[in-house]
Amino acid sequence: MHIDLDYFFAQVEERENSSLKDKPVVVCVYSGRTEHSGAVSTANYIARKFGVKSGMPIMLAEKILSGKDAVFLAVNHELYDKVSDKVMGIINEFGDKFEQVSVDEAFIDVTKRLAGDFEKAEEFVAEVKKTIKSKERLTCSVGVGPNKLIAKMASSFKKPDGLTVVKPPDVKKFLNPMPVGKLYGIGEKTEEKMGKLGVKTIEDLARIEVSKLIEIFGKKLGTYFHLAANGIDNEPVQDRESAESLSRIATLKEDTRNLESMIPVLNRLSEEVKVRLDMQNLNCASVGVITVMEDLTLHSKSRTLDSPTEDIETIKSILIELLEMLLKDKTDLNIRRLGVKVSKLSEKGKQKPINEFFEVKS
Ligand code: TTP
Ligand code: MG
Ligand code: MG
Repeated sequence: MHIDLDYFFAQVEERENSSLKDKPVVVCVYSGRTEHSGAVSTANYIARKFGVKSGMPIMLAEKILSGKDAVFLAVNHELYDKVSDKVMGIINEFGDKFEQVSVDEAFIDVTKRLAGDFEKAEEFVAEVKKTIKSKERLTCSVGVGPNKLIAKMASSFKKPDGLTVVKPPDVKKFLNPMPVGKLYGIGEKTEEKMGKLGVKTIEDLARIEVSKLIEIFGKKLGTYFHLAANGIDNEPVQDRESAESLSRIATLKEDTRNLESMIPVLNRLSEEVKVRLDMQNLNCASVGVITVMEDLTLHSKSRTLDSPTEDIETIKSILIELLEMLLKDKTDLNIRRLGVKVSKLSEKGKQKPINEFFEVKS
């Protein structure tokens, strides 16, 4: 089962402020260059009806929505992270296994709970949705399928507040007619390239020899496209929040370059990350510091360790060093947000790095 919250940042804003209801709401990342410069993070479905989309320049969204009583808000990540944690906690309770893949989406493995019976899915999903709605006052869209790939594609099939169940015998019927760009992992450029090869639908892709795909796209991607187009995916739901990295970010009380004042924040974030590593019995072989400067540019520095660690003191001292180096590199700007990220995660005892088929998009 894949669960994705509807118009997440904007829905949280609506929840916090009832006067936004029934108006177009656009959540923006303002770059600060001019009063109106920056990009749309997300928009509610009323704004989307007029053509507003994630990634669009704010000025264009303003033009499209002029005279429509639209509300433009700046992103409030701290709030969304808090709400996300609560929702993820609820979703976790419903799964045999739980894997968060981005701020607003997660997979749960419900095979055991439903005894492998797809007929039970609808009622079960209704219960999940009802719980998220009553506890967090948010709607989501859900996809259920025989594997992660199909569940993920099913959850975006019907939105908002959607439910799509794809039973194993219906996988091909579900995939075949879709434009190939809808296949998870295929972006605009790949879709274009496929179009030139005469591949328009997922069915077209499924019919191409895997050897030909490997020739064109390389072994890893070619194999993936072949399997995915045929609805095959054997990646287990990984019982951890993020298979690739864990991170925590906070907004500083005031923009600063003062290392001393940032050390307590760095320590707190390290401890939060450490709790999550422990919860999932993981250690990390890479530690990094992330900063968002006052001009909203993002900078980071990381270090790969000789051997994986879970030692909080080691992590803390590396982070302080990295932040010091970062401050030396970027001498002109104050830091606005400070983050900690650990990656190259492996299960304690099993020193194999965890690779994930799915890349986190948002
Ligand atoms: P999505 O789940 O992709 O989008 P959404 O929840 O806004 O809308 P939908 O109903 O289609 O699921 O992304 C989750 C959040 O991530 C989104 O609310 C804002 C943020 N985001 C960006 O900041 N920029 C982007 O380009 C995208 C796609 C998302
Ligand atoms: Mg979403
Ligand atoms: Mg999402």
